[in-house]
Amino acid sequence: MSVLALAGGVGGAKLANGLAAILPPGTLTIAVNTGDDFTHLGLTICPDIDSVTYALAGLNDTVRGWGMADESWAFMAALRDLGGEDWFNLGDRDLATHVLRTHLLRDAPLSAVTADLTARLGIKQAVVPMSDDPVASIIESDRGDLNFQDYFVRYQCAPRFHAIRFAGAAQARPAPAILAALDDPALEAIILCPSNPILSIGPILAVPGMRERIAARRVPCVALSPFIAGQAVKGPAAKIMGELGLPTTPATVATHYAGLIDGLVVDDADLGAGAPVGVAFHGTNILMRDPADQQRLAREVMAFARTLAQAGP
Ligand code: FO1
Repeated sequence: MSVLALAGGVGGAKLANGLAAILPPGTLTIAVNTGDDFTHLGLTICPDIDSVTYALAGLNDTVRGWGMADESWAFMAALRDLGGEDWFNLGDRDLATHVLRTHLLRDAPLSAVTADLTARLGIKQAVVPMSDDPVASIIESDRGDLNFQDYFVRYQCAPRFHAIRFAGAAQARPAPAILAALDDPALEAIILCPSNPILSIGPILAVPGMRERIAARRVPCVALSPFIAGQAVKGPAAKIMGELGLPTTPATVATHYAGLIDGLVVDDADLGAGAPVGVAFHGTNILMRDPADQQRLAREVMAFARTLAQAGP
């Protein structure tokens, strides 16, 4: 059997790592958000692909949440001394990924380069960019239209969020490996990881055909809420929901994914905020502090999906 997971950055990478640990090698495809990607100092930076890749390779910095563990910062110090742009931090080890990826992209599309880089790190799962075509998340805010990393890192998510749009999405096609995963007769479940539904899963679903292909599936589609006790575990999800006038409840997440999901996994702490309407739900502890938590949650998510499959359409 095989599984397709949709993932953004940190939260998505954690569940993807749990799924990778409990599913047989070669059976998990992870479709990753590339709306955050940008060219910086001439380098192609793909933050969410790297968060998933580093987590699966056991190279991720679990405290900072992004980049590599045991990092050093000599490049940034030298860049600063030269008066270069220093608002986006590239660690010395992480830099090797961006340099090699940029070099390889001269001759191959992003999905092939990502398959190459993940294989070099010994990863047995398919880490696949949502598309080989460029799609850029643009945040419409009270400070005007902002490129994603300007909003997220340069301005630390301080601007008031009005809306998000995806430049280039209309011309983009899902990466071939994602279409193959959706068409796989052995596909057992589709999992929307606990990434930000608007910033991280939103761009993946904006690739033409992606939402329709997932909605037309014959297997359960299960999402995980990114909230615990009404707060985002990490990142600006709760702030953005507040700015949109939406409560940070399971019902909001279920409504956001309406028509797409059969089930929602929520934290026990949020069950008091009301059950999501129109979807089956499963309450548990969704905090993932370490690999043991990631694997426990991944097992529960798969068991929930199998229950939904048995229940039928
Ligand atoms: N996030 C930050 O908050 N500050 C940074 O300087 C930063 C640098 C960075 C470099 C490489 C990389 O792969 C990710 C990096 N991130 C940084 C994280 C990234 O901006 C976000 O986590 C994602 O785009 C949102 O999922």
